[in-house]
Amino acid sequence: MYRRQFLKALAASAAATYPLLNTWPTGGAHAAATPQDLAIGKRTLEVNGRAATVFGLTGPGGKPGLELVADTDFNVRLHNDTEESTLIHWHGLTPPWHMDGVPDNPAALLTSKQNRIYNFPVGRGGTHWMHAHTLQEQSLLAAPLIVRTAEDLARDEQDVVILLHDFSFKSPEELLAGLKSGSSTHGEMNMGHQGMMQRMMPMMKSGEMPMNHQGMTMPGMADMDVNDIEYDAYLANDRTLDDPEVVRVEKGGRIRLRIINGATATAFTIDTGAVAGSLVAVDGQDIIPVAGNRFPISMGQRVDIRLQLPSAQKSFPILALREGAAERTGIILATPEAAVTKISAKGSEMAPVLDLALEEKLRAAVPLVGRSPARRYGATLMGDMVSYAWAIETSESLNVNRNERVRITMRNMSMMSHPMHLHGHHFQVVEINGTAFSGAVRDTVMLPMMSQVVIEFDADNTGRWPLHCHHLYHMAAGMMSFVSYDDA
Ligand SMILES: [Cu+2]
Repeated sequence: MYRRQFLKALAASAAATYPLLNTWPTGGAHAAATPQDLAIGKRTLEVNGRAATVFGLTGPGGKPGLELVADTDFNVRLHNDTEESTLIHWHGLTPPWHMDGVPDNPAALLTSKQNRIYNFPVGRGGTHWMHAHTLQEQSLLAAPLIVRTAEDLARDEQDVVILLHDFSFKSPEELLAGLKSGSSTHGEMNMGHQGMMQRMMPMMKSGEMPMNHQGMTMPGMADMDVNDIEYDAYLANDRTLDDPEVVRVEKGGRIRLRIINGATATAFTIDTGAVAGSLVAVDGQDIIPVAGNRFPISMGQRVDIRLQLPSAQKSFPILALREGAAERTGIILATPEAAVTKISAKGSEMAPVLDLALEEKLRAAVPLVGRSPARRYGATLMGDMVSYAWAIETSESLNVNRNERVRITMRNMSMMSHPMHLHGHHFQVVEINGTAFSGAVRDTVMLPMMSQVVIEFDADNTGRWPLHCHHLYHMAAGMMSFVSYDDA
């Protein structure tokens, strides 16, 4: 949708939904306003020429997910129109704990045909998303949750939202069982990895491993399999590159890509090709812009990339390259008369394995206010592909008091990457591999194997909040812990 059309639609829906916006008292009276409907349903997609039944999340106007305005209320009636129990987590928002959407923490699953109202301040703008915090996430139970500010709406810029997925015709239960039994979908390369794992485990346990990734380069490392699962397809807005979404753009126009990695077990590198991009936000939080045309995005993360298109009739593929592999997905931006040439779903070279080179360059536009942490915790990420048991080990439980600054040093002592997500808060990355800096404010940070990342946040949202790996199968196999408020 072009920005001006979007503005009109948004103004109409805002007027319908918030007729008394300026006259509301604060607090519980908000529940009286008419909530927007969001329905969990089933739908059929065609993937690689084959029908697939997947979940869908349909918001106002029949569109996937929600589009909201910053500093208004998130006021939504969530319907479960399926036969299965489920629940939705609002990834990137900071709701009260009971509305966070992790089953039984503390709210129960939404049973078939049940509905539930969610009402809380939506907060600042940003590219966020929503997804089931269950294995149903693999069956595409996810959608965009875009919060736009007044500045966003005033900008002459076309918004293009891209939700990435990894897709399998196997059920998530089957995929998880395969990973746990070791008889899964791994390629042969992984056998070498397993052998190497066994050689390295004693070193890892004795703490002799170097803590920076440069020191980790050793013979055979390049052969390591970075992906747990060989998927049947990689999707951008539900489509493969065999039949991609084509978004019409103005010649010489300005674009804001809002890209969400909703894949459960696949990281990507976004490739803007011939058009230079400017990374302006990560996980919905503004950063000092960074120019480039390749940007890593791990599971759960979001990147906002601004593009200034050249003044030519042309098409501009925006690709997502599967980490350490040749597969890719994406969409095509095309000016009105531009021909769209087909792009193969498999590239000619391997895409990069994600590292922290870009993360180290990111600087928050609005960093945390300088303050000394009242609590300092360590969390060690453990596990291996052979046993497929994953864990977050802490010497003491992660307890916090309201209004404290909290510092968590995360150490990845495993041979895989883990995108670590904290619910209910936005944290700042303040140190990577021993180097302190005023990094990005975000909600999900990726730790490559044998790396160390320090985050800080202010404890301003009472609850028992999950801190977990956003690789769905690592989480399902134990990579989950909690930050608990003393008053929760
Ligand atoms: Cu993980």
